[in-house]
Amino acid sequence: MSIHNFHNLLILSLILFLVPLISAVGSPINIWPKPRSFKWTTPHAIPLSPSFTINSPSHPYLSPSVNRYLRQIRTAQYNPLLTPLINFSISLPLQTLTITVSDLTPPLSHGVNESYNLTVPANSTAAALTAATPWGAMRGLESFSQLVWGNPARVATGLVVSDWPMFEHRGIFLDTSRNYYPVEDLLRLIGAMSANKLNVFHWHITDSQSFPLVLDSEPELAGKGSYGPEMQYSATDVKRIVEFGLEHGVRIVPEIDMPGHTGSWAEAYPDIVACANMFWWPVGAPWEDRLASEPGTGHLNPLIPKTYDVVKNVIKEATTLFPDSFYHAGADEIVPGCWKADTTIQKYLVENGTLSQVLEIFVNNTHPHIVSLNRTAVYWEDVILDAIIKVNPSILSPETTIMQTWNGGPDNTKRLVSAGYRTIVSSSDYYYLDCGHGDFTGNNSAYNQPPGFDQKQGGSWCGPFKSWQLIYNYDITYGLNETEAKLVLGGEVALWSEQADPTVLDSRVWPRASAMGEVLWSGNRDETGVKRYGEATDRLNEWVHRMVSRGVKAEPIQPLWCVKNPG
Ligand code: CP6
Repeated sequence: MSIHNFHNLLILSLILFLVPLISAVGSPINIWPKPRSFKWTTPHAIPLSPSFTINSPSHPYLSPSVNRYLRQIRTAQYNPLLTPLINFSISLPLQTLTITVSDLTPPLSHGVNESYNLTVPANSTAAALTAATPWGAMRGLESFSQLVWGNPARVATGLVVSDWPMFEHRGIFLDTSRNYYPVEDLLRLIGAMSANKLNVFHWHITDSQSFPLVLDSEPELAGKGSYGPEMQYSATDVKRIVEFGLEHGVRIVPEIDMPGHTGSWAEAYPDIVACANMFWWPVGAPWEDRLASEPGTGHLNPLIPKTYDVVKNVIKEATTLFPDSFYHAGADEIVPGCWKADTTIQKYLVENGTLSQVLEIFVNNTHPHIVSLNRTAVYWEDVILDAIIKVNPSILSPETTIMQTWNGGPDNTKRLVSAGYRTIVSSSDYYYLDCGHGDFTGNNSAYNQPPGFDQKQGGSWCGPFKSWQLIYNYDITYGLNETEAKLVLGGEVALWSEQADPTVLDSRVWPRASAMGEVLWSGNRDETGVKRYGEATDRLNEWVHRMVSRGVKAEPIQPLWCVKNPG
């Protein structure tokens, strides 16, 4: 026996001896969101080579994504809460992941093919990822990265993943007007979205409280209407955010809310804003008499030609800054009292016009402009469903218009899709992440109200807190027939920022947005059709831990004790 053979024999006996010893106790492998199909062939964990590489076609956005995943996979040293329940073999390490993309040309857009197949064969040093588009390849890279753990790194092998999304639109909504978020915080949010296979960042940039978007064509809007020069988004900032989104497979859909929620515009243009900066109403005023939904009054005046000079500049420049084909046109919460407080509008009403006609004038002067810029307009459902001020749906064609729900749970979704509109679901009963933090408008000295809690006037206006389980349980096509359900594009969890800012961003969003992310990607039921809470809880614990290890301060869903003693 040569020295060489003896050496091999030694290694072989070591392997035979060690394998049963390292037989793991713990959890099965975790991927969040759960893939549509995950099949073990021969489950094994093997070492990940320190020189592991990813072969990939060159692409302006996939290539940076590959570099990022490569760095992350090589350096993560993720220490799981529970060791994955698969045997570890001291075998040759995994050396390569080879990506094949059938078509590199599709841009990141609504409905782009995000499917991928991932094969990590047993007894092989090579894994394979195939995808229809670069965007699907990014989803597959994320799944692959979640198969890696430990220091030194090991990777799960002997598996085949076949995966594609259930809903095309899987979003997070964030309001950057009530409180400002630095660009770095938005980038961290977009990065975490991508890890959760969420693909739309709906950016509610402006509202009555501040106008942080710097526009060349209308410099005064941010110049006077932002919280200050250090609380603005420049064109360079926006470009960075849009590019970062592309490198992460996340579309950026801008919303410049109008004609309501525009008090901040009055700093630059007091003449085009009705009821701007008016004093707050008495406690308990009914909705019809209010000047705004919350302190900070002001609605654009649709009856003044100058309004459209400004509005058209804003919309035009927003569509140059944001390349996505969706443009969110707002139109939520138009409050009768505000328009009724304006003299030009009063005159119109006296001449037998209605508030709904005032809104119709606004929509007729803006919707065609949005469409002419090659955009699909997204509107809050209020524009056709509001009890008092709404337009005739015939002026908003379902071809050019998408509706977004927020009131009324499944009923409103049904009303919108049965009217033929593609619909994005953001029901406040399920998807409002800001809820459960008490009242900020109500009975406190800041708004000249008596201190203390008045039972009749109410306190918390947005509650209760929406738990991850409530979000996970929600079926956004509940009660719809097949034709209606097809019009539901997906959903968005929403973080309004009256009581949120960067200090709480991560924990208020994660992991509750992960819960929606999984349901919109692969549903909330197991193979037998039963909702998978228990299994999801175990997997979500691990996912929270992995997000935290990647620098996203997701909040825990259970005591560590429960994690260590599952079932
Ligand atoms: N701001 C704007 C808000 C809300 C909406 N629009 C809102 C309303 C009710 C709840 C939470 C948020 N703060 N512009 C409604 C779409 Cl519960």
